[in-house]
Amino acid sequence: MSDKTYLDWPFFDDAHRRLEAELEDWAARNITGHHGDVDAACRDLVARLGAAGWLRYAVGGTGCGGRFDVIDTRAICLLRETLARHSGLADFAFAMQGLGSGALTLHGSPEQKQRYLTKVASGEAIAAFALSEPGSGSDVAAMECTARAEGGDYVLDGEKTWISNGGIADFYVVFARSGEAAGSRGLSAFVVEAGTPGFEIAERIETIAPHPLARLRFSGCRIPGNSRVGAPGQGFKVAMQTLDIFRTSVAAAALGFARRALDEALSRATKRKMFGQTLADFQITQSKIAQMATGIDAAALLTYRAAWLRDLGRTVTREAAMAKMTATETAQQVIDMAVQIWGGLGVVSGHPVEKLYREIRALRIYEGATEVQQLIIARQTLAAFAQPRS
Ligand code: COS
Repeated sequence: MSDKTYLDWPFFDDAHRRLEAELEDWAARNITGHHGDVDAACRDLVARLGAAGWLRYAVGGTGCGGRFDVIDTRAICLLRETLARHSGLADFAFAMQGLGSGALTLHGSPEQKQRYLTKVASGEAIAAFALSEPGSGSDVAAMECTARAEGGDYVLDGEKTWISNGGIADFYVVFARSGEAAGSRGLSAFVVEAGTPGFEIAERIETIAPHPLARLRFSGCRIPGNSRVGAPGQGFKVAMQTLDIFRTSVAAAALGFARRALDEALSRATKRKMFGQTLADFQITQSKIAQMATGIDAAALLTYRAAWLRDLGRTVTREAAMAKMTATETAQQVIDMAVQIWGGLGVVSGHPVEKLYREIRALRIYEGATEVQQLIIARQTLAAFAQPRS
């Protein structure tokens, strides 16, 4: 049984505690391991999460399917943490609905929200967020994909890569250089539907923890002028504001993986006999357990601080970066210790800790690698120091 004492922390209210309990019950009954086709498994999970109402938390706006008018960051963190504890793919399916439609929640026109968000919330449409390119991952402002205004339309040319849900998404929020200015001030966001002529899946990408992932190609892809999301030239900020919400939730997913790893480690350590006692009787194992439990609580405090502050309406770029960096790096260490406690069994394909070991790795890279989070934290810390004090 996972530690749930964190739910007593003052970051949460009773509605959050009820949400966690209901989801835990639903997940235990509805999330089973998947085998084989990852695309089919993902579509199935989106449909189930939608039918059960959980995806309503991933979008904002009660008039277009959202659970609340403004996304409740603590709720999406609790959802991701709980889903990740049960299944990495279930967490992925939930998270990508939110990340893929986040720009629409924040900056979509009323028509765009009706057209896309309602279906994202019900699980009838799958969303994707297309920011990275082969030549620009961390350095977003260096992107080369272009969007040229032409006769009231936009014409997209270029490539995007590492796009989660690539190949199964019904629409993609694509960031491209629209040319209002150089660098970060010359980008805009667009929604591009699957099947639009000039848009193709150039390559499917397989990773150590399989999920739908692709490289996209746009060649003279014409989309209507009303496909732009937000103001022209504001694409960089649209992307960063979206990431401010979902980076905190990546931290929560990492927490879910780490809690599962600790549970698995405790179960093994208390049962496995060695030299006449259990593994848990050895102080050397207790040292690991102490590090795991403390690391998880420290990461949870940073994660739910960021979520709580955002729900108070604060800008949380720094707090979200601290949470994502700490939770993902900590989870990697916790999971590694769990594998060590399981010994040989821990590296057998399909064992829960072996799966966690593969699942956690990408979280230290996507939605801003640990090094990008360090850059963000350091910049903000230095800027705060440079400000005159009263
Ligand atoms: N919210 C709103 N505006 C933001 C913002 C945020 N969180 N972060 C930056 N901005 C604004 C800045 O205020 C600045 O505005 P002005 O042009 O008006 O001055 C502008 O955006 C550019 O910001 P900055 O100078 O910090 O941009 P950089 O090019 O130095 O990039 C990093 C900053 C590295 C932090 C950014 O590119 C980044 O987050 N990279 C990682 C991207 C990522 O997560 N990739 C994975 C894709 S999803 S799997």
